[in-house]
Order: sequence, then C-alpha cells, then structure tokens
Amino acid sequence: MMEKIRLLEMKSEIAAGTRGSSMGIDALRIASLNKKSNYFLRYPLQKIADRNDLLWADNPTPFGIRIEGLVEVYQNVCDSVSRTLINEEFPIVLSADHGSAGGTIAGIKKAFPDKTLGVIWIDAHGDLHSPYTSPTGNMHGMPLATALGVDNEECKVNDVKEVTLQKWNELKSIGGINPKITPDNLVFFGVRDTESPEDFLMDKYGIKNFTVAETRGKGIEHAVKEALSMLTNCDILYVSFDVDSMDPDEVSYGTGTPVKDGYRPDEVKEMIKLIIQSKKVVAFEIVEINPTLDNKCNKMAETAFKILEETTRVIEENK
Ligand code: 5AB
Ligand code: MN
Ligand code: MN
Ligand code: MN
Repeated sequence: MMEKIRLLEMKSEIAAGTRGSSMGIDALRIASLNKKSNYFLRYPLQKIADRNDLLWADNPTPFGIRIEGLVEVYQNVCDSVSRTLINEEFPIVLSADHGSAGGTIAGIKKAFPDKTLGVIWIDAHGDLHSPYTSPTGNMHGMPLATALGVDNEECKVNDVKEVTLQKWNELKSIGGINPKITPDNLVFFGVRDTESPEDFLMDKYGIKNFTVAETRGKGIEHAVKEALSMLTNCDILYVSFDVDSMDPDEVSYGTGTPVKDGYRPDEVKEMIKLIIQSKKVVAFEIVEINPTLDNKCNKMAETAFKILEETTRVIEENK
C-alpha cells in the first residue's frame, strides 16, 4: 500500500538561542527547486501557527525562555499531528527549532493512546533538560524531558519561578497523557554534547546512545538492528532528526548548535532508511536547519533536502 504523506510546516524558532532556523524550511524549498521532483508540490502541506512574534517581546522566564509561547506551539503541533495520523496519513514534520518536537510526540500519543511509542532521537544533544537544569534556558534543549515527564529536580541548578513551573507542567500534559514515553523506549544516535544533569538521567534510566564511533564500529546496519531490537516492545516509532547530528564540516555550520565529530550525511540517510524499513515508523521530523549561519550558501539545506527526499521515498515504498 502506498502511504499518503502530509507535510507539516512548523516555523517556530522561539525555543532556540540563535536566530534564523525559521528560515530553514524555506531553505529546503529553495534546495528543492534545483531538482525536477517538485517535492513541495507532490504532497499536501499544512502550516502550523507559531509564536515567533515573542522574539521581539520581553522575556519574563529566564530558565524557560518564551515557555508560554511554546505551550501554544505544542498544542498546535499536537493537534495537527494527531489529526494527520487519525486521517491515516504519515506526517513529515519540517520544523525550525527542536523545541516543538515534544508537541509532535504529544500528537502521536494522542492519536494512538493505547500503543507503546518508541522514539529514535538522532542528535548531537540529549535534549533532556528541564528548567531546573538547563544551562541556557533555551527550550529546544528540553523536549524529551517533557515527553518523559521528568523534571530532574535532583540535579537542580536554577532557581525557577513558579510561573515557569506552571507552564512546564502544562507542556508535559499537552495531549492529555503524561508521560508519553518511557526511558527504555528512547534510543539516541550521535549524542556527544551533554551536560551533567542529562548524563545523570541517561545513567539513571540506562538510556542507550549509539555514539558516532560505535555506529561506525558496528556498521550502520548492525547498529540500527540493535536499536530496533531494543524497541521490539514498541508498537510504533517516531524518528526525530536534528541536523546537528551531522558533522558541521559536512554541512557548512548551517545549524544553531554545531558540534564537531558528527555523522556524514550518507550515514544518517542510511540509518533513517533502515529504521523506516522496520515498518513501525509513523512520523518523521527534521529540525534545526539554519541557512543564516551556513558558510557555503545553502549547503546544509541542500544536504538535508537529499536526506528528506530519500526518506520520503522509503516511507512511500515501505508502508
Ligand atoms: B538541540 C544545550 N544543552 O540546553 C542547552 O539543538 C544545547 O535541539 C541544546 O539539540 C541544544 O541549551 C538543543 C547547551
Ligand atoms: Mn535537538
Ligand atoms: Mn541538537
Ligand atoms: Mn541545535
């Protein structure tokens, strides 16, 4: 059966500390124009409302910057993702920063409340912070903690205002189910830049991270097989692809938080393809493309577009 695909465009960049990722989706569009495939005409595309107006407002919540806007963003993403899934379409979420991905997870869980959801998070970062532990207050470092429903108060370093905690609790409860995933159903690929509160959680819950070296040492196929075998109890999977998982030299630093020693584009492309071939993936997301930081014109988006196109092809042929 051919899977019906729906593109969801989420330009929210309020959760990042660096400006410009809202232009990432248009950068993908520009990259697609160099191809004959008419990617952006082939699939229905739905724009999801953001709160980027808050970028020009005062920020009253230092350890959860613009968190009140992110609550709305989560709700909007959750609604669109769940509606797409209930209509038996496959959502490909094109997002600016990674902050909204907790809303994607909320939407999947809302659509499939009785299914066990597994998450494969391809990223240089753990994105496991809470307002108590974040070194920056940037919400794109926190989406997985909202999905896991963890506050990590044991590792508290910040004195967080009551209003921030209220909004944090709202974030965790979007979609009506909290927690949405359990730590044993989360697998990382490429995480190499974490802070100690995140390391604490990864140790405490034994969250598996396939490092770049381990992935290469075992071979992509073997590593993916192992990851999938850790997720056999999951009925459905979500793949979240943060482009900073790739090596900045390969993608010309076109992302807000680059970290050296990442994957090559062909490695992530292969990895995502093999994961999708498990036939359990119900949603895919790509995030954090920032053309304003790209030091080689639009190379990041061009690279990301090739991965997106191939991933879409595999989704279509595999369902
Ligand atoms: B991304 C950092 N851990 O919390 C923080 O790009 C970086 O979505 C977070 O993975 C990076 O600010 C978030 C230092
Ligand atoms: Mn991320
Ligand atoms: Mn990242
Ligand atoms: Mn990033």
